[in-house]
Amino acid sequence: MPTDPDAVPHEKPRPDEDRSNPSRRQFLRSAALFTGTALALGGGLELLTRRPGAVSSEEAPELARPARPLGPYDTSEPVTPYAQATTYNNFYELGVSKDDPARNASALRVRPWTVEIDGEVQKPVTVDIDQLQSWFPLEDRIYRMRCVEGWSMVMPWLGFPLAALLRRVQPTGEARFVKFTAVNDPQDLPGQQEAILDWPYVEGLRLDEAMHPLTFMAMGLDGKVLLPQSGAPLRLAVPWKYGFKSIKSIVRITLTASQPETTWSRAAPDEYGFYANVNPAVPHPRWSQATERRIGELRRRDTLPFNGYAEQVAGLYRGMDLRRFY
Ligand SMILES: Nc1nc2c(c(=O)[nH]1)N[C@H]1C(S)=C(S)[C@@H](COP(=O)(O)O)O[C@H]1N2
Ligand SMILES: [Mo]
Repeated sequence: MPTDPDAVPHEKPRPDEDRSNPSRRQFLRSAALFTGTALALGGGLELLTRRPGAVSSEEAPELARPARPLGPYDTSEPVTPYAQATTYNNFYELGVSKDDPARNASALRVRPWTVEIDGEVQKPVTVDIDQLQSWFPLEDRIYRMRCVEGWSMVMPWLGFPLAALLRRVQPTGEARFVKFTAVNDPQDLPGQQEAILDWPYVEGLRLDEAMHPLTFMAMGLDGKVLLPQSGAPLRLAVPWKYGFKSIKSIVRITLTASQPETTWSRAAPDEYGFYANVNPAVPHPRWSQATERRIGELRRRDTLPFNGYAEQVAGLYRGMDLRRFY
C-alpha cells in the first residue's frame, strides 16, 4: 500500500503515451492567434473571452467583478495559489501526469462550444457557451476540493448554481438524475488517443444533489476565465464529493429517470462508487481516506466528512448506508 497516496494516481496501469503527434498539434495551435471579443454579461459584469488555450496562465483574461464579503458557502481558508491550481491537474483527456493538462492545454479547443441539455426536461436546448453564460450572473464560490488520491486545494470559482440552469429547462416529473458528458475529440486530445478510460468522460448526480445550492457550474477561477486544464469552458464543482465527480469541459447535460453510468465506477466499480461523497471513515481499497495533503502545505491534515460540508449536505443522505453507497 502506498504511504503517500498523493504520489499514486487513481487509475489503473496505462500504456505509454505517444507524445509526438500531440506536441506537433499543440505547436500548430499555439501558433494560431485568437482574436479577443468582449461581451456584456447580465449583472453588469464584463467578461473578456479569448481562447484560453492561446494564453499562458499569467495572461489569462480577468473577469471583472465587484469585491464582496465571504458568502455563506465560502471557506475562509487560504486559496491555493493560481500557479499551482493550474499546473497540478487531473484531466486525463489532456494526459495522465499532473503537469500534462497545462502542457497540452492548447489541444482543447474551447470556442466554438455548444452545450446540449436534453432528456427528461420540458425545454431541451442546445446553446452556445457564451449565450449560456449570459443567462446567469457570475457568482464567486471559494470551495475546498478533495481528490480521492489524497490531496486537496481551495479553489475560488466563478460561475452559477447548476440549479439555476436546471430550473430554466424545467425537469419533467420523470427526472431523477443528471448525467454529464465531457468533450469528445480524439483527433485533438492526446489522452483520448489512449485507452486510459472509456471516452467520453461521463459523470452523474442525483437530481436533489444537482439542485443543491452548493452544486456549481464553474466558468472561471481566481477572477479569470477557466484555462483548458481547469476544465474550460464549463465544469462542475461539487465540493462535498471526491474531485472526479467534478467533470470538466462539459458538452452535454442529460436528465434521466435512472442512475447513469459514470466513468470511474465503470472502470473500477470496487474502487469508485456513484456517490463518491468524501468520507474519511471509508478507505479506498488501496489507500486510506483519513487524511489529505493541501497543495502548498507539507503536513497532512484530517479529512472531514463530506469534505467539511456535512452541515449543508448530510441531510441528502439520511437513512442511507454510506458504506454501501460509497
Ligand atoms: N473531463 C474530465 N473531468 C475531470 C477529470 C478528467 O480526467 N476528465 N478528472 C477529475 C479529477 S480525478 C479531479 S481530482 C478533478 C481535478 O480538478 P482540477 O485539476 O481543476 O483540480 O477534475 C475531475 N474532472
Ligand atoms: Mo481526482
